Amino acid sequence: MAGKSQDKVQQGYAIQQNQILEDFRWALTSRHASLMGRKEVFMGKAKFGIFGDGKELAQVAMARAFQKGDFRAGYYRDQTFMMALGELTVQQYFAQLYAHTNVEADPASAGRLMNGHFATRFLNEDGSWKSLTSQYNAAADVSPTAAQMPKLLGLAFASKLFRNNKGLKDLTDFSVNGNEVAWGTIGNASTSEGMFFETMNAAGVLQVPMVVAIWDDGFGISVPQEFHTTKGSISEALLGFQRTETEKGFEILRVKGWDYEGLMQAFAYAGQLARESHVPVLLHVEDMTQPQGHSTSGSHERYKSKERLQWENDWDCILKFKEYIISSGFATIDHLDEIEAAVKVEVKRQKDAAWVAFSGEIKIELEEALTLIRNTAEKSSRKVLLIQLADDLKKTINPIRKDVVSTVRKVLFLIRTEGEGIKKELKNWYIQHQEKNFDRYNSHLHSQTEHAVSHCQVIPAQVNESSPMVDGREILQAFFDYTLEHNPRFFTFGEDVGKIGDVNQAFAGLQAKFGEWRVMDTSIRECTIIGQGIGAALRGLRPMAEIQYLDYLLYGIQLLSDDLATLTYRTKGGQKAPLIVRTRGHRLEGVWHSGSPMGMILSSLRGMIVCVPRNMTQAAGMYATLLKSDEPALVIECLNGYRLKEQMPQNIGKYTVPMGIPEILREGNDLTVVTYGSMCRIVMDAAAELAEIGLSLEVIDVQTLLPFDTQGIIGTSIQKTNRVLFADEDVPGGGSSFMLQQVLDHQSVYSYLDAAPQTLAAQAHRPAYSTDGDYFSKPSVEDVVEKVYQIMHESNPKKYPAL
Ligand SMILES: Cc1ncc(C[n+]2csc(CCOP(=O)(O)OP(=O)(O)O)c2C)c(N)n1
Repeated sequence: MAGKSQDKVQQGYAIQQNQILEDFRWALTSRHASLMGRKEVFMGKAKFGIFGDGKELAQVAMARAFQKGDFRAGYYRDQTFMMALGELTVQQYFAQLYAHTNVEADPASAGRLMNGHFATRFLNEDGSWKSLTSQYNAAADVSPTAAQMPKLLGLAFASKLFRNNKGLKDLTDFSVNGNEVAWGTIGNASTSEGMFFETMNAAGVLQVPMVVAIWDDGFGISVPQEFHTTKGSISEALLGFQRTETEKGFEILRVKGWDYEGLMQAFAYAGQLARESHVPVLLHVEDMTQPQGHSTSGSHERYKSKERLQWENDWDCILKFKEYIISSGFATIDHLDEIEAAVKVEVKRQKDAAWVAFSGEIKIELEEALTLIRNTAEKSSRKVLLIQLADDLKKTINPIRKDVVSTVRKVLFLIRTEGEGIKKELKNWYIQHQEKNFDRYNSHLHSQTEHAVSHCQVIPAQVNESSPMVDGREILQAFFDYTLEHNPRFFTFGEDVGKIGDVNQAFAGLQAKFGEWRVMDTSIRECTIIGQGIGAALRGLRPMAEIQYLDYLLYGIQLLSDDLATLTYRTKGGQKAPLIVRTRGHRLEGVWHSGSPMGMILSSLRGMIVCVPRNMTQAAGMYATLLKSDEPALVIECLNGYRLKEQMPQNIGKYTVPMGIPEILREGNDLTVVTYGSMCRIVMDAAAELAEIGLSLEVIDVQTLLPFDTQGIIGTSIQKTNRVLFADEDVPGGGSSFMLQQVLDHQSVYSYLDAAPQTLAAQAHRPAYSTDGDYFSKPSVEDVVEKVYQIMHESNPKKYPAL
């Protein structure tokens, strides 16, 4: 007996010793990667570096508690965690530092993101989901501080849904009974952001399995803690969030960043609590250091006192870990030194391999270009200049792709007047490389899979004389009813969406019918409503996040812009979050309920689909299309359209509306008016009035602004009418100017125009209250009539005398 139990203890001890030395190896590997990374930047081999030194020990502990199926949403300090998990090799780490554009070299971002931005690949090459429960998952990082938090909420919330919504129980590639924990990391200073607080409150309300680890090194770049956080401690400041025996809330833990045992226990406990009981945990890791300062952009000696710098040396977590290992008898100093020497060699080997792979690709391109330029020079009248350019290129130290391509372009410009025979080879090389470089630097703004909206089959709405006239909102209600019935992954949430079925009642009665896990209310928190949707969509669900009014999209636009709209691009197709954001806008009452800030949206949401349905029949068809696709979208319904009568299509839920295909609402010959949304009715009314004086307008509803008229329907119309007006309710220079730019740049209409193309927009200020406020703020029927008439007057003043 004694022998057996001794074995057990020894076995346990042996496992623990192995584990400790493995953790030591990871911590050191990461540290040496940081130290060498900084040198690479200073040697000019990389542009910028931000490293995880000083945060290693906590991250090996977090990796130990992290399980397959779990998700991380963190920030640029998490390299040790990723390495210890086996999701980041040192070579990949350096590939990202150098900006290697190959997905295999840098699986997180294919060189698109600066170093320290981590992600695992959730998707196969064809865009289909991998089994997320069979792998470790890291949601793709973003740089804005705390912007990882809202989606962390969504990742955790998805576990809640998977556990409680029985319709999802078969989706075992995405969840096993909601047992997955979402682990967040954030710097102490970044906890000052609104996003952090909004996320924490929502997680406390929702009771989701979320563990937030705060890496506290006492500074936010140069600014010390006392300027960031009440009481100088985020866990202290948040004590009111602590759960009690009678109240739900957070579990709040504090641990030191150099205390290996404390960290292991804290992370294990946090993970277990969150996983089993869906209790959110705040894990405040204090006493962390930053041996090399914040990033390669500056040195911390400028702002840290001598005493602080000395303290950071003395309390370095790796030093303390060494002391702990030795004093506990797990290894001798010599053994640890041996490990360190081996780690150094291995980190250097992988760093060098990353450099060879990165620079090797460019060297090949450079050599090809040099040969072609020299060959071209032999035949060219600009020989001397060309040889000079080639020689200069050859001399470049650490050449990058830009050096090669810009030289080639200069050469092509110099020889522009020479014969095709002379130019051909170099030109072909350039064209081929333009394609390759497009793929390297510009691809995947949108889905490149068969589920892209552009591939969605068009199924027309079926309406006939017997189709009943109903309120617009009833069409949406019928659509959502059908979709909730047929698509178990679909759910919706937002302010007042649950019990009353949204403020315009498109979900009326649907919570009662389908339950609170399908149609749900949230607190007032637009930013984390978006984050909740992003996180859930990242986990294979089909969320519809509702923003009550378009004007309040501003609270969520940062996240939409920085995270959702860039997701497919910044992971080069490695992740997707096909979230649908539903909102309503354009026209109702006053400054904050009538907005139509389309310019803002169009500039900041490239990468998303932006739908502007003129009525609810079109909106329902657009939702159907989006739910078949894998692209994220914003749909802006017309605020004043819910009570207008429309015919109920017989195939509600099934018909689709194609994206990027405008619809001609009225045919005409004199002038094309391009518009969308609520303005369609105003323009149609104006067209009817103008018809009475013999003016024939062609009215086009663009239907979606992103993508925009992919078939050149507007250009074809202008070829016929030779005049065009772009009208909307945004401020001047906003959505109307975007439409004008799209048509001028992409549809070669200039030679067909008999009059200058014009825009008609709202006033530059926000719309004033009440009907008169609306009339004098937004374009009216009279405004459209007069604007069109003025264009006609300029074309033919005799026939159309000045008003
Ligand atoms: C929204 C936003 N504001 C400012 C910055 C610039 N910035 C980058 S890191 C940083 C300090 C963050 O400090 P902390 O959260 O403590 O994390 P640490 O870098 O110390 O790990 C700042 C101000 C940013 N990236 N995003």
